[in-house]
Amino acid sequence: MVKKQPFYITTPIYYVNDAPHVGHAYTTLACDVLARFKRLDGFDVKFLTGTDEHGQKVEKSAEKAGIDPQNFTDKVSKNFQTLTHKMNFTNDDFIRTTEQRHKIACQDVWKRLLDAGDIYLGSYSGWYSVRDEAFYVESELINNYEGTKIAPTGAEVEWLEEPSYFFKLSAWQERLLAFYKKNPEFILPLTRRNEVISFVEGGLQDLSVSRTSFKWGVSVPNDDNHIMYVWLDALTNYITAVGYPDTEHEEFEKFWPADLHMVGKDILRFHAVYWPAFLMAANLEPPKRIFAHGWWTNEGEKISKSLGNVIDPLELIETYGLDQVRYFLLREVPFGNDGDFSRSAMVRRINGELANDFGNLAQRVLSMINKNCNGQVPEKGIFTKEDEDFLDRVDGLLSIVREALDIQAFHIALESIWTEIRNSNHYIDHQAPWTLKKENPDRMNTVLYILAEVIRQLAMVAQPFVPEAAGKMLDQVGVSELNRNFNQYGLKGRLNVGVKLPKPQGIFPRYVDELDS
Ligand code: ME8
Repeated sequence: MVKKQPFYITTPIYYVNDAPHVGHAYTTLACDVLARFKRLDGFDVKFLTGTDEHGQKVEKSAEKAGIDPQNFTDKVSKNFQTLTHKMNFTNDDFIRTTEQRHKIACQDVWKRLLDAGDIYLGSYSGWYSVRDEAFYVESELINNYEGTKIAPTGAEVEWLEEPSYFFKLSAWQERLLAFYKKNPEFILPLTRRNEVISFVEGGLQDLSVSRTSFKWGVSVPNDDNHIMYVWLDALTNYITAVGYPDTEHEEFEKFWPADLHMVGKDILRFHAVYWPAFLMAANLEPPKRIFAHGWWTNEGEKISKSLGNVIDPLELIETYGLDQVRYFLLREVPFGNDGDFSRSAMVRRINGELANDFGNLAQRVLSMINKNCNGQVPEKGIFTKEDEDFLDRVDGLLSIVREALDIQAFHIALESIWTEIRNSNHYIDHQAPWTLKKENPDRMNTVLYILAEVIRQLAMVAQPFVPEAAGKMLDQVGVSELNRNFNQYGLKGRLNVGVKLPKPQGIFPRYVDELDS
């Protein structure tokens, strides 16, 4: 048997300071679609997500809730785990940074950095933002409307003065630049890559990697007064989950370096600058790619708790349906760009693209087969040039989708699928099988056969995006669960004539606002 190629994909681990919102669901959804696609495409996939549970921000949230940090994190982490189930995410592991396996990994990374001479003891005096869990130099700060200094992200900053260990980040500038040059697709999209390169070219300062003024974190080996900086702790999760510090662990050997860390643009610097520097200093390989996607706003406004406009993904699923939400989030905005969430846009896409374009196509074809072809995949006659061209185009879809997903262009993948769906609707209108019924039933059978086959192919490539609906569609064209991988796809896998089909059922209902009905 041929050994499957590994594919390791990760989401950020989310802070457990608050309930998950649509932004968190978005990043994990993108990873889920890729993980599903790669599995169908014959890869051995590891898909990791989890929660980031240490640091001052989480400690303060626990304090505010009046619960000790461990119980607090247990509780909030559960909400993220619930979300993964409700969104039908197929992560293979869910890591929590308070787990023992992770503490051991962090301390081992620390020892490697220390042994390499990249960590030294000093003291930090400067600005810190608890919300961002980030250090800022004076020149990065801006004044808010009250004249108070704030971080460029808008977060409050405070002045810190405390003993601290430092990582010699300044010594890594040239090596990082050489690494970016050698790996032109390490950071995507390319505009983000350029931003990172200019930042690094501007010079790097040594990075404070321990804190002494609070306790909620992983202790620094041999110096209990210090806990590790939450970002050094958090980034390490990506190797903990594949068995580190055991670098001979089967999973570490198979999956490290990771193929893709998916992140939002807010945390690109941590992933594209600090993380490869830590890894190279620890004599470990950096990941192959960091993709930084854009930021969602809500009906034009920044999403924030204080504005009270946080979008709860569970409410969205309740209201619009799971596959509908999954589809909308990846369809609405070119992946990588910022996007605006709007309910009217959601309804437009649900009704126009899912219900009308895709749902009706399946419904029309399958009910005709049910009524006129004995409920079986119909006999096919000779194909015309138009039939051949139509099938050829659809046969080419998988490779277009594959290429798009290889550069995380979800919107291009979906656009290509929907182009073929629209094209199929033109084909059915043009062929008018309802007219052929009387005039030329053999030709009607051929046309319906071709359409059923095209529906099979469309549902196959749509599986990663709308798994439940695509699964139902495949049931309705009689494709067994064993035949849903892509190696079964294409010419070899044409539908078998005569297969009995179940009674068709609507797959993508229209959304009707209760207020309108
Ligand atoms: O940063 N639009 O966790 P976090 C799009 N623990 N994506 C959004 C979003 C929005 N409005 N809001 C959040 C952390 N996200 C660290 C990560 S990784 C080693 C440690 C998504 O809970 C996006 O992926 O603040 C962003 O990068 C992430 O949530 C931040 O999650």
